[in-house]
Formats: sequence, C-alpha cells, structure tokens
Amino acid sequence: MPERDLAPHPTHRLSTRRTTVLAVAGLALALVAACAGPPPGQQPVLSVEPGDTEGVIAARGLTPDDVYAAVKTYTPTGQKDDYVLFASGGHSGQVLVIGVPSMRLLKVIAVFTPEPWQGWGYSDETRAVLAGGDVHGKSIPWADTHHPALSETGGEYDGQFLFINDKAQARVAVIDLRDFETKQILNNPISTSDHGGTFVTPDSEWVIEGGQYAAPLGTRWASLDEYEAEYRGMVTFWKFDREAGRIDPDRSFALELPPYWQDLCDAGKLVSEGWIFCNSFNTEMATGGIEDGRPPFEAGASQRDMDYLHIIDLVKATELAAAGRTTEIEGFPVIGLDTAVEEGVLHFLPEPKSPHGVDVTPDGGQLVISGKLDPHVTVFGFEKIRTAIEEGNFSGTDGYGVPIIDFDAALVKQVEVGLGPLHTQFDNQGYAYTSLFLDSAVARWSLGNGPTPWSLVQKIPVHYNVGHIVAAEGDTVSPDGGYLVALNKWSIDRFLTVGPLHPQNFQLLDISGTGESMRLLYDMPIGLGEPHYVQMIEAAKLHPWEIYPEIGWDPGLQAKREGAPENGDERIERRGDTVEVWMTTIRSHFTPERVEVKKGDHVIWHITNIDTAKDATHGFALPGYNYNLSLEPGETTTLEFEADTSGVFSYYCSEFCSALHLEMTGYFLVEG
Ligand code: CUK
Ligand code: CUA
Repeated sequence: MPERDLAPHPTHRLSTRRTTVLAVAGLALALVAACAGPPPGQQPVLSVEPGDTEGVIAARGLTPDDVYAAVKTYTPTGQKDDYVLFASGGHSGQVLVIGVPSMRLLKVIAVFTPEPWQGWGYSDETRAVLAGGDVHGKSIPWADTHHPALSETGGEYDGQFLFINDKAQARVAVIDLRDFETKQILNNPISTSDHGGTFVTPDSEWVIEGGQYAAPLGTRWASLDEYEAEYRGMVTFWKFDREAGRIDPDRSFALELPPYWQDLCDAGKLVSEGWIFCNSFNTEMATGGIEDGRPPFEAGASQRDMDYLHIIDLVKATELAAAGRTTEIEGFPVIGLDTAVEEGVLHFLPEPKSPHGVDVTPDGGQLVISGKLDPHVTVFGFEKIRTAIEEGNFSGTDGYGVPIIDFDAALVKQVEVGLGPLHTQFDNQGYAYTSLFLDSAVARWSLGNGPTPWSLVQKIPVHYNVGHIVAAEGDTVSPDGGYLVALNKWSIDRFLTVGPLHPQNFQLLDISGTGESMRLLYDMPIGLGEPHYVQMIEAAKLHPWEIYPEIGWDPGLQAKREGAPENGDERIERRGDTVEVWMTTIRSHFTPERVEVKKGDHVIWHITNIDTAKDATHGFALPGYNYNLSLEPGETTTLEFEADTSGVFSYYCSEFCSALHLEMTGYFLVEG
C-alpha cells in the first residue's frame, strides 16, 4: 500500500443522507426526552404512514439517484444475489463472503486465525491445519491477507477453490469451496514476507507467491552492508493438485530474483499463457537507516523514474526445475538467478514510477502497469515483449545480468488517468477501470479495442483512499461488467463514528452502461482488517454442499472416514489408561451423555453428527479442555487429549439447534 495522501479529502456530496441520519438520531433523542418533534424544516421519517413510499423519499431527502441505487441493490427476503465477493479479511486473517448487489455479508471463512463459531482452531484437526502455518515452530494465529484468487479452468473462475496469501509471514492457504473451509496452510520456506500472491495460472496448475521485502533467502543472517550480494527477492510457484485439493510442496519450486522488492504479479492468459509478470520497486536497493542520516526508505526507494517489470517464462522455469537445475534452500528447490539469466527465464522491462499494479487484459495481449507516482497507466504489448526478447532488443542489463527490454519497443500506449493509479480491472465492453489512490476516484478508460480507444472516459469519486477495485469476473478471460466494487481504506465521514479506528468502505458502483454513466450504488462498512483485494464470481458457478454428502464425513479428507461413529456405534471402551469414546449427536442429544475417566487417562473421542437436516449443525463445547467444535450435518471429528485436570465438565451443544437445545448436554467427569 502506498503512502497515504495527507491532504484533506474533499467531502464530495456531503450527503443529505448523513443529515437525515443525524436528524433521525436527533429525533430519537427527542422522543426519549419526550420533547417536541424533529428539527425545524425536517419531516420526521417515523411519522410517515407505513406504505407511503413517496412520503419516505421526501422525509429522508432521497434524490432520484438515491432511489435508483436503492432499487438496484435492495434484495427482498428470499431473493439471492447474482455475484459473490471473496474478500480478503486483511489483518483478520480471514476471508469475507459477500453477496452482490445486496452487499450482505454471507460468511466469514476462518483461514489463518482461530474462529470459535466454526470451531476453527478449537479441534485437533483444524489445529493441525493452522499448524501448517507455524513459522520456525512458532504458532502465528494472525495474518495480513492481501490477495484472494479463485481457481480457474481455461481462464474462467470455476468456483472450486480459493487461495489467499499472508503478506506478513509469507504463507498461502487453500480453501475448498465445496464446504468453504480452509484445507491447507503453507509457510514459504525461503522468504519471510510476500505480496505478489496469490495469483493462479489459467488452469490453476500453479499458485504464484511473489516476495516483497528482500532478505537472505531461507533463514540466514547477513549484514545490510552486504545487501546487493546477500539479499534476494523471489517468486514461488506452488504446484496445485486439484484432485487432492492441496498444494503439493514436493512439486513446487522458487525462482531467485534480485533484491528489488517484488510487488504484485499476474499470470498471462490466452496468448500470454505460460508467462508470469511481477513488478517491483526499490530497484535503488535502498536499505533505510534514517536514524543514521541515510535517506528513508520512502525517498531512497523512489529515486529512479523506472523500476523493473519482471517477465518470467514459467514454461522454461518449470523445465529447469524438472531437470533439477535448482539448488536447495531450506530443502526447497530454487532456480538460481545465474541459471535464470543463462537460460533466458527472466527479463526486465522498465516501468514507471513507483509501480504497484500489473494487470493482464482479458485477451492476454496487453499488460496495464500503474505507477503510484505517475498519473498515467502504461500499457505494454505482450507480442512486442516477445519480439523484443527474440530479437534481443535490450537497452542493457541490470547489475545482476538480467537483460532489460527496451521500453519503447514494448510500449503500446500511456493513458493519463489521474493521481496515484494503483490497480486495474476490465469489463465486457472494452473499458478498463483504474483505482486512483490520491484522487480518491475510479477512472474508466477505453482500451485500444474499446469504444473510444485510449481515452479517459469518466472519473467517479469514491470515499476514500481507494486501493484495489474489482469488477464482476474481472480477472478472467471474459469479464462480465455490470458491477464494480471499490475497496476504500478508512471511511472517515461515511458512517456513524465508532472511535478513531474507522471501518473500511466497500463501495458498489454500477458500470453497466457506457460513457459517463458510472454511478455509485451502495456503501458497505467493513469493520475488520484492511481487505486489499477481492474477486467477484458469478453466484451460479458456486456449487457448495448444503450438508456433507455422507454420515461420517471428514472435511480434512473430503471423504467418509472409516470407523467414524454412526447411529448404533455409540460406546466407551477402556484399554489400560486409554479411554476411547464413540459419540453421535442428533437433535437434541449426545450419545453417550456421561463420559467418566480418571485423571491421567489418555482420551480419544470420536464424534459424528448423524443429523441430515440442513439446519442441524451441533456444537460441542468442552470447557476446561479448550475444545469447541462445529459439527455440520454428517461431519465427524476426533479429539485426543490427556485428562490432566480433574473435575466435572458439562459438555454442551453450542448451537441453538432445537427447542430442547439447552438439554443437549452431557457430563465429562475426570476423577482424581
Ligand atoms: S495491495 Cu493493498 S491496495 Cu497488497 Cu494488492 Cu494494492
Ligand atoms: Cu445441538 Cu443445540
């Protein structure tokens, strides 16, 4: 994220709605105080006759635009959304699932962070998934998630899986969209931070994780005085095994890069399939040290007018990795920078200025680069890049011997869009949309094959500090258009103040028309984390289960587990100091309802929810032993622990599953 603009933001359209909210609040206070009515000149909304639509519009001071936005987004009870956003939860380490156009929050998927309702981190199996993200043996129960990526088939979202990165610890996670649960967390063995991830190749064979802050690869100390020699950047290619629903670390590898700070990446598609593009900043290789009179990073890393877009031939890289042309760092295969240069895997292309976003157009033919300190977007042509590589049209090499493609040879166009361009999305009409951080606006501009080639069409203010934007199916080979969501940081004056830490603001825009017809439809406050990125998929592409397919289902295996307790299997067996429990849940009881052990016993406790109704999730809260399960219909799980605390513990169902839910309990007695 770039530096924040310190200039005060213009308060665009200090809304009548805000005034109305204040008026309503004022009215409420007045009513409480049993005083006289609303402020002078303002008609009290609550006094409007029920059913009097015109009266409500007048009382709330709604404009025709407001009414259009309301009817375009209002979703009556029972009606479902057309699109689904999968939003990074930012610092929450979670994923938010939001319907569009209603902007209703449908789910919060626990990923890197324990989450009690889903029992995430409160069962042995989910703890094991979280432990996949342990860093040097330390449990890290939070994350700074940035970029969710939906799995793709043929360049289209296929609705099967979702990946997301943790910038802070260089981790990636895999979520299965059959049950919206996290299945795998991996810690990058060679890097301590990431940013250019996750992004997928058009058939999701590779999940890409680009680095961010350079450091010696692996876990190794080196002095900052040896920055150029010892520090490195990286990009990791995680091999996704769709059948297994997991990344296969044994078939994954990384590419060593110069110690520039790699930023966002994108995968080529169609004509550019097999290529990966990552931009970078700090090609100055500033090492900070303001406290010693050196230039601070923000100045040191922004001196040059150009940094380097990294153009990576993934097909060649894969062949080198398969041929063993790698060295092992922390046991992980890494293609060395020398090998990459020698084999022509890596080329650079100058990109202006303080680059952030790189986005491949839907046809795969062009790359849109946004430099935070350049008011233009820069469009490169993929064929031009290839031709330049083939013809050796280079303007030189960098200090590590990487050939630098001639800027003009690759340039298609520069379009002036406004201040602080960050990220670009595409629609189905030939328009591109670029977020403008400093302008607090979204620019609609026309691609070369769009309605008004290479021209800025409209800038619409958003509130405020816009980072990423997302259009419907916006990263696919066939974007849908229609809706765009601006992900704004700190909503400032949009909502009631909830203290000095302000919510984020997702703003839904209508981009269904042409020309200057973009409109703002809806504001959705996000009261946790800073989401960074989101992807928007057509709802019809998602086919999640409503209950697990069979009784005794293990979500870790995504299969029925042999030996899971079913109806009639309930029992308790003791073998020496081991007590094994086979339990079922069905509304409204656990069977068995009494589990008695001795202090020091080893307890193995299997539980299956044998209910098959959609609204029959049961919780299993076991106080004193830090377990809290969410057992969806059909789900089975196993707890294994030492009964090290004596006492009487009431385990109970923590979901209000039936009229006799309070009776859904049992006693765990630990004698001793
Ligand atoms: S980043 Cu935060 S606004 Cu991590 Cu994609 Cu650009
Ligand atoms: Cu089961 Cu409450």
